[in-house]
Amino acid sequence: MAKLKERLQGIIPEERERVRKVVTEKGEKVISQVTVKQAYGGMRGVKCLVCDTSSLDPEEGISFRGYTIPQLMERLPKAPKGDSPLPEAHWWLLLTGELPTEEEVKDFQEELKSRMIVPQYVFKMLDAMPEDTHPMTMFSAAVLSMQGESLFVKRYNERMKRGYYWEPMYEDSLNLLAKLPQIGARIYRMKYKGGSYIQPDPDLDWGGNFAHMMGVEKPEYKDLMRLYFFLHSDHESGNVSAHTGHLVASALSDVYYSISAAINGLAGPLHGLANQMCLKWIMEMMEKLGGVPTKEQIEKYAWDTLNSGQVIPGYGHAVLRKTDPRFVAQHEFAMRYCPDDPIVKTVTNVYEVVPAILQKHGKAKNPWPNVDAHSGCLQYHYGIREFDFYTVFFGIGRALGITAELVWDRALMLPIERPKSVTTKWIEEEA
Ligand code: CMX
Repeated sequence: MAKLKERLQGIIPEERERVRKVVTEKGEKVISQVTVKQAYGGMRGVKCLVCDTSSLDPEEGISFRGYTIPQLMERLPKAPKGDSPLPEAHWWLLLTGELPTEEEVKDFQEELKSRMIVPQYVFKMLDAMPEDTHPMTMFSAAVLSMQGESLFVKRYNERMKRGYYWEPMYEDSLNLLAKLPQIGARIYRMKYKGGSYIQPDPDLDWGGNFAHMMGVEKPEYKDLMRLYFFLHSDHESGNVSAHTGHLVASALSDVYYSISAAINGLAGPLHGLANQMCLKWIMEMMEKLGGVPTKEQIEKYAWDTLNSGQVIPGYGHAVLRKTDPRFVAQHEFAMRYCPDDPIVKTVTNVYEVVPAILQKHGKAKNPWPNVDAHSGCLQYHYGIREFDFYTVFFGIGRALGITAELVWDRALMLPIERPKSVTTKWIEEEA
């Protein structure tokens, strides 16, 4: 048996016992109260989900299984000659809470490679879609089209016992993750490169292979994609994509239904689509002003955006109250490889100007940049200039976090999610 699955088999009984004890001893403790404002206001701050893969501190940002981004940049295994953590090593950490050894990562990479072949019907279906279909629609449909491959469904229909649900969920997750780089790159080359596809290189890692199949051969682009997938993987479980994945799977829907639904949520402009919106905003400003704008020009442009009732994409967050460390990690990459790129310079200048404007504007609780404020300019620098595609990158990365959570949802045998709703009349009369 593969080492990761074997490791999980060892951990799951202990975790089940830990959670059983917590629920027995603390089951009646109150951890959150809900106000009327929260019920109408997107449930902001209501503590009603449990997520062990990552945790989001408003001031410190994300930590994955207790490790910060800089810690994992140091400690997770890397590709030969690479500086970014390997996303597949990160999936191991998300699942087990343990940093894998080089040897364990190699074993896991072999597992992924053995499952990477995408069924031809997926490509046929993508080919049949209208030419102007958004890449996120294609991505979601591609994932959903493979639903018939689900081992979970097969085993469920064979009356598998609940205690074993996690195993086919793990297998389905691995089968799906292994194929995502090829599906993503296929959509890109189909839509924007006239269907000239690049075959996967069996000697490359998961993220490096994706970079290769996209057709960008600069060696550091492989490292950029490893970094990108690592950074976008998980942001605890209340965000729209992760919560959607968890909710759909709670009905015992399989990983294909669940990840396809999560991708649909990620495709909204207030969530993952903000990365394409943000670069569009920057480029329109540069086009209008004829090059790298001055700080005064950025200030005016930002006020015009706000005064026309639009949000400044890439800024603000529902939980964070400081600069997103995922923004910082991408900025460090940019300062290392492309500090003189005019778009990178503009992104940096926007960072120096916009927070003060948002503070003055007085609406956004968090005036600082989030992950989406930086990712687009790096892709643009390396020649991926089709903004519409940017959220697919996010989706491939986010699938790492959601699938890790789903395996644990099944391992802990969590029930179907079903909060209670009330009517406005009830609130008027009873609250
Ligand atoms: N520009 C202008 N106004 C903003 C703003 C921004 N960047 N961020 C928040 N606001 C406004 C909100 O629209 C809201 O206005 P109303 O009261 O008129 O509705 C007000 O400030 C309060 O919002 P908030 O409590 O600070 O933020 P929310 O938790 O409601 O929303 C988010 C969070 C991310 C949706 C919001 O900050 C936003 O729209 N940002 C721009 C889009 C973006 O970058 N999204 C990506 C987030 C990361 C991700 O998920 O990928």
